[in-house]
Amino acid sequence: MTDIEKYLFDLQGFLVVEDVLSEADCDLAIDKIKSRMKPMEKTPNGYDSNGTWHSAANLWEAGDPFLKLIDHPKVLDVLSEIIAPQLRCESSYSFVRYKDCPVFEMHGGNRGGRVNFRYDARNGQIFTGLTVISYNLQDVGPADGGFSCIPGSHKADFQLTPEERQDLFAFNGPLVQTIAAPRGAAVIFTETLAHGAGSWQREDQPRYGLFYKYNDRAAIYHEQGSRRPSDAALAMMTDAQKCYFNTAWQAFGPDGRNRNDVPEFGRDPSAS
Ligand SMILES: O=C(O)CCC(=O)C(=O)O
Repeated sequence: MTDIEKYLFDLQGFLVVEDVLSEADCDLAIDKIKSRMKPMEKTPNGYDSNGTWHSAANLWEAGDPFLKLIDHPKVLDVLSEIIAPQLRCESSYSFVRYKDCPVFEMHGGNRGGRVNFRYDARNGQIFTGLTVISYNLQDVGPADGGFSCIPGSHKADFQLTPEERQDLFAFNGPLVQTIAAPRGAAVIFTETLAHGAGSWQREDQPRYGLFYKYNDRAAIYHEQGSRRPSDAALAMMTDAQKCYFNTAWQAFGPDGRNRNDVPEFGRDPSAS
């Protein structure tokens, strides 16, 4: 991570890293998402989706490019600096949203949220918890809708009431910005940042959102039973990739291990 990237991440709570996925990777990801996605009845905020929201979960089951994104060097470079040297991958999923879909309401925006929703920077080191990579599989322009946030809100020390947030956190309000980024880019943001997604506005194609969530190897946010890769998916991974799905612990691990660097799931039983 360069000094400029650290400066920008600390200032904004997100960073755009371009050229992570190639054109071919984006095409392949979209094809695989299309074949796996299912319509959602309700959006995450409980709005009727009316056919405008679809989702696909556990994408590493579909092989590449989803597998190689687990430990892509360009994003690991950032994640290992802002979260911890050792990481867990909590989930990989897609939301596909069509023109005029209901918004994904803004959430986050206060750094007092303990282990998963923390943010601090001291002595040149960033400390945050649950972090999201939103991959752009298409070019996204400023008027398209999609990923939106309040830059800098990851440092907010004060809590607002839901009523106070209503106007300040509105998508057409004074603070929320839509983040434009080219196809193949990774938009990396701390969950502590106030963020959400505006209604998608393009007629010609839906937004194929692709999300990966990471945490410190010793922390956990989502229930993992339904999110851990299947044996078939684990069998396609390198040992280093399998370790991203280990249970959360820091020391005194299984088999007397003190480092969380041996796969706990999908391990070849004959390996020592
Ligand atoms: O759809 C988006 O771009 C926002 C995703 C989001 O809010 C989240 O992952 O928490």
